[in-house]
Parts: sequence; structure tokens; C-alpha cells
Amino acid sequence: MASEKLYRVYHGLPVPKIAHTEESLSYLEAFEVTDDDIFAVTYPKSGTTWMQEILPLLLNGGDLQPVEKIPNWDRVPWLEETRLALVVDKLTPPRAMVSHMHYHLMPPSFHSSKAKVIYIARNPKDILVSSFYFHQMASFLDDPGTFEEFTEKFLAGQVLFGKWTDHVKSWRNTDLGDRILYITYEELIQDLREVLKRILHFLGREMSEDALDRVTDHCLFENMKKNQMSNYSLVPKDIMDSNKSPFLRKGISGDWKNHFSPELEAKFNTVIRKEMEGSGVEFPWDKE
Ligand code: PPS
Repeated sequence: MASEKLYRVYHGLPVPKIAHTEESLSYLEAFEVTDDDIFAVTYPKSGTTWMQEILPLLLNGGDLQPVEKIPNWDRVPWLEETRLALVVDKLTPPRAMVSHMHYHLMPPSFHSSKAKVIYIARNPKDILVSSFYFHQMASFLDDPGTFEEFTEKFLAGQVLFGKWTDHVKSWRNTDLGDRILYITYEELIQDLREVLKRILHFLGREMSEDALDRVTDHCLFENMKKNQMSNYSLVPKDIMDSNKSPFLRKGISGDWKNHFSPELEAKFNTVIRKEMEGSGVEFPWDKE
């Protein structure tokens, strides 16, 4: 089971105590979502930090200043974390926020609003790898054990925000209609500029070709990795130790191939396929 010392359990989901308090979770439940709010929703390690960089730039016409001056957790805060209550008054509309919450755990005001959602999915095998290294560098997360042991925990949902399959199924089968845009981490990797255009269109925004070039370049892994406001280097080493593994680690798709044995892969696929069966949800990586 997930460590009681490090995690609290919110509606069955383990969440790290360091940023999730009873107050922050109550604040989430009572949060007044407005019609022009924009949420980037992810299962952990699917591209949250990337969206905290992308969204402000697309919303401000490509001005790099804010993302170079304000830490990501304050410029696009997490809906469920303690920082939100502290910075909410400084957010200018349209407010951009991120969340790892499952669909049914979004606040009531979200469901009755017209707020938009960008849901970013990622190959769960790459999520697992990314998370495995994150657990080694973050002292507020439990020791992942061996890769095989961590895979067992992941498949059992004894990890942050529970099962990946429950998360994606909850957000794929909603009544949000055109309020939600689905993208994948792999699409961002493959053609960042094209996906940025799709997001702009979804948000009803426009941007000059030059500004779009600038934003695309700024959001490339190697460039974003240098941004102190986004690479978590501001966090003390005893909380996040980048010598063990940097937060912006590899930024590629397919690193799972360097970590899974054929047996582990077969087991992983069997469990995930069974849980996704009948959901009507398919991903490009299902065919890999
Ligand atoms: S968290 O803890 O949930 O907020 O993590 P999250 O930001 O969702 O995911 C971290 C992974 O996203 C990668 N990342 C990027 N990849 C490519 N390009 C850019 N610009 C980028 N920014 C973040 C980050 O490196 C983590 O993936 P891995 O595979 O560990 O490198």
C-alpha cells in the first residue's frame, strides 16, 4: 500500500501530503470555476509541466516574460494543491490551471460552467518510467523499489492519483462535448507547432506566425530544460534532487523500450488491455 506518512487518500486516490492538505482539497471542492477558465488535465507524468509553459504563452500572444519570471506552480497552479489559494487572486482571466483529478472529482462549479479542458494522454509505459525516476529524486514520494516492483504498484493503482486506466476512462467518457480537446504527449513530441495551432483554435485565439515560431522554440525540451522557472531547480535539493534524476529527464517517447523485459511488457499489456476493454477508448500506442 502507499505510504501513510507521505500520502493522504482522497476518494481512494493517494495524493502527496506535501502539496495536498485537507484545506487544499476542501478549497478544490468549493472552488468557483468561471466560464473562461482553462484546465490542462493529466494523469501524473503526462505533460503537465509542458502545458504550464505552453498555455500562458498561447494566451498572452507569445510574450516570454511571465514564463521566465514566474515559477510554473504559480503561473498555472494545480487546482488541488495548496498554492492555488495563495495565488488565485493574481491570476488574470482567462485563468489557466492544471489538475490531476479524475473527472468525477472536479468541483461542482466546473460541471455547471463552460470552462474548457485540454486533456493530455501519454503512453502509460513511458509514464511509468518517468514516474519511476521521479520517485527516486523526490523525497516526498516513496521509494519505488525495483522497476518490476514499481510496475506492480502502478498496475494496482497504488500510486499517485490511482490507476492510469481509471483516469483516462473518466475523462474520455464525459458529457463535455466541445469543451474538451484531447491531445497526446506523443503528438506534442512529433509536431509541437501543429498541436499548438490546434490548441489556439480550440481556445479561439490567434497568433502571428512569428510569435508561434518563438513559442514553439521556447517550449522545446532542451530550451525549457534551461528555464529555472520550469525545471524545478528552485526547489531545495532535499525535496527534489536533480543529481539523482532531473525533473525534465529525457523528454522523449518510447523510453519504456529501455526498461521493460518482454515478460514485463506482456504482463503490463494484458492488465491494461483488460481494463480498457469495452471502454471504446483507443490510443495510437495500443498497436505498438
Ligand atoms: S508531473 O509531476 O505530473 O507534473 O509531471 P509532468 O510534467 O506531467 O511530466 C513530466 C514529464 O514530461 C516531460 N516534459 C517534456 N517532454 C518534452 N518536451 C518538453 N518541453 C517537456 N517538458 C516536460 C518531462 O521530461 C517528464 O518526462 P520524462 O520521460 O521523465 O523525461
